[in-house]
Amino acid sequence: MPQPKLKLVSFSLCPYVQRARITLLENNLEHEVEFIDLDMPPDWFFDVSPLEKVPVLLVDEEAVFESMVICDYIDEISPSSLYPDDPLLKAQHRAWIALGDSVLSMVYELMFATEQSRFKQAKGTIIDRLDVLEEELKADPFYAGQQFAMVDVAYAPLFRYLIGISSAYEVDFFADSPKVLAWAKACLDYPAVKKSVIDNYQTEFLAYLDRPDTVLATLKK
Ligand SMILES: N[C@@H](CCC(=O)N[C@@H](CS)C(=O)NCC(=O)O)C(=O)O
Repeated sequence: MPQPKLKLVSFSLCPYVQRARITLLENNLEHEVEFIDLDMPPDWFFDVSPLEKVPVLLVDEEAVFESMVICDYIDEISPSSLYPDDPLLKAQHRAWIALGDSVLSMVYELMFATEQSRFKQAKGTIIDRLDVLEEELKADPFYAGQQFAMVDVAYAPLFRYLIGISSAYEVDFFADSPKVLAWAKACLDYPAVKKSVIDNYQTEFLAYLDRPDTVLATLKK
């Protein structure tokens, strides 16, 4: 079957978009990327994105939304899978991906919190969940060992956010989770992960974070 025409509707800093891009790149699937302005999306965006969020994958004329649904679709049309074959292991990978989603939501809380209590709560939850992951990790360099898997795809953009924040602000997420930090670094070093963002990503990310009224702003290095 010929490969369908794939277009990923994106926002340059979106970690969820990165998941889809990494999966496309890892599988060498030809695709186009269209960046939109989330503050002023084009009219057609509302027709393809019922939740009004990116990523959306346009497959020929059809639309698929939600990052992990998109990743799973890409996985299914690719010759090899980024999931383990065993159904229980596969379910467990997906379960840990769900934990990663919960951390990502907390990172948004932390980045834009304007009250100390909210900031502290978000930071505490992120660190607690990284501690849980520290206990869970049994392999290296990636979650399941040598093989880069969908669970690594799903966590890599989260790790990019956490490490990006720590590089510019006095916030250390990984003090008690050295194995997770090593996993994070291995993911960020992986070719498809490196290629999944724009060239000036870090500069744009730091500009995006730079909001004077946030708690984070008071922690600038
Ligand atoms: N659960 C969604 C989350 C996607 C998401 O939150 N995307 C953000 C950009 S990073 C977005 O489009 N926000 C626009 C809005 O909320 O108005 C997924 O996994 O795809």
